[in-house]
Amino acid sequence: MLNLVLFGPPGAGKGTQAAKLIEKYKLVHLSTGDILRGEMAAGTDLGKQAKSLIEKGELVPDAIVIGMIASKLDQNKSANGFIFDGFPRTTAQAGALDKMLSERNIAVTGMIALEVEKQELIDRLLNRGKTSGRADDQDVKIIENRINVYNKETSPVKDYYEKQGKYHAIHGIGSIDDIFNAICKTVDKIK
Ligand code: B4P
Repeated sequence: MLNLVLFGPPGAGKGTQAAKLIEKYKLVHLSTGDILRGEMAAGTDLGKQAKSLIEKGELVPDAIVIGMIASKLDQNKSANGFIFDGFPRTTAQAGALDKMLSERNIAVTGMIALEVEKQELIDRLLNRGKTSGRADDQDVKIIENRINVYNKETSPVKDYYEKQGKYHAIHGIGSIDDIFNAICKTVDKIK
């Protein structure tokens, strides 16, 4: 079973590359960002709680996102494998993911980490904000906060997977297809 963690700062191309990877490797796509935006659009209590945090560029509490992933794993018991997109974003989430997977006799195959510098991230997100309607993509202060939160709370997740020999860095600047091909080379080696 192929289980990939797709990792990187906001705007690194996680969602973009996940869409291509699920098609090629026939995996189930679990994006905590997409699930949370679905809850926001449906106006659920969880969505209301998430909205106030996402629109400030802060992370949603670990317990909420961990619970969301657990229920998705149970809804997809016959999957070929999973792409975890935007999850885990803290070392507590990474530990919880290992536990959830080992309880189901599966494991993370590898982390694919997209590396992109700060100014490029800001430019991409502001550009997406012109059409996405996402409040968190429209204000440079919020985008900078998301990048700061990433540097402080999320980037230590790299070390977590590096210690397990599962960390694979990919240069995330260039054409979407070239980056996809570089990811596939790594995936084909580790799968
Ligand atoms: P996400 O939905 O995960 O948002 P993201 O990091 O902005 O998206 P992504 O990285 O997938 O976008 P992409 O680069 O593909 O999270 C949103 C919020 O939800 C978080 O801030 C947080 O509040 C909350 N949240 C989510 N998961 C959580 C968790 N586990 N714990 C706590 N809170 C959580 O795309 C960006 C743009 O770049 C696009 O316009 C794309 O077209 C463009 N692009 C992509 N590749 C490109 C390339 N090679 N060249 C040029 N442009 C490119």
